[in-house]
Amino acid sequence: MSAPLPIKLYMHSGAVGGPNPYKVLIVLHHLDIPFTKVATDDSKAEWYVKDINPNGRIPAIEDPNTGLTLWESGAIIEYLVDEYDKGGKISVKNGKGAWEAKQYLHFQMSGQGPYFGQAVWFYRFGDNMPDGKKRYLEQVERVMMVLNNILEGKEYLVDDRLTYADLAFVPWNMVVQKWPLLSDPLWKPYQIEEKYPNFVKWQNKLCALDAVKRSYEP
Ligand SMILES: N[C@@H](CCC(=O)N[C@@H](CS)C(=O)NCC(=O)O)C(=O)O
Repeated sequence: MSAPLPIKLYMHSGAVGGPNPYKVLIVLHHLDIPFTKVATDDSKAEWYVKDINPNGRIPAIEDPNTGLTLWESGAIIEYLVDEYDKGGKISVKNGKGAWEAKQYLHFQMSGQGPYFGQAVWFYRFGDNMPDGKKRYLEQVERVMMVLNNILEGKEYLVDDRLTYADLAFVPWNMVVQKWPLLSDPLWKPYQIEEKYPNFVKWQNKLCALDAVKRSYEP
């Protein structure tokens, strides 16, 4: 079988940018899928909205091997593992684990990404909206608590091995780890590292993966 043609990944070109494209980048690296980045610093550009993503956001992919154009990072991850992870390196093909991996990906897409995103927005722009700022910081902590509880006594979310479900959480976790968010006075009583050791250990272990490191190389 000939090697697949490189997938086009539409994402920002700078070293620093929003976390959602990194979710896809990590999976591409981990599965050794050939790809090229298409610098998309203006996701509202007419060509992009018209031909690639009518929602005007990144990431999106175009796969010349199948002719598919796809946006929404969760859908892209599902597609990539379905098409390029036939051996199940980071996916579960059957049974309970297959559904659990989907469950966690949905949780990431609806429960982690949007809350963490709002927390960052209120942190940056919400000084005159303390209730909003507090609300989303609390939600970030709540999600960390849920993950910490799920990870009690286990190393990974599904079937005690690394899956795409774990990888999907990494970039947004990195945002809150790296940003000064965690040193905000609002966080002090929360003591994330002390209260949620399973979560912190899991995230640190995922950050040490080669695919994650390569995804964040400048
Ligand atoms: N649910 C979408 C969210 C995509 C998203 O919000 N991407 C950000 C970058 S992380 C973006 O394009 N921001 C530009 C904007 O909001 O205009 C996904 O997971 O792909």
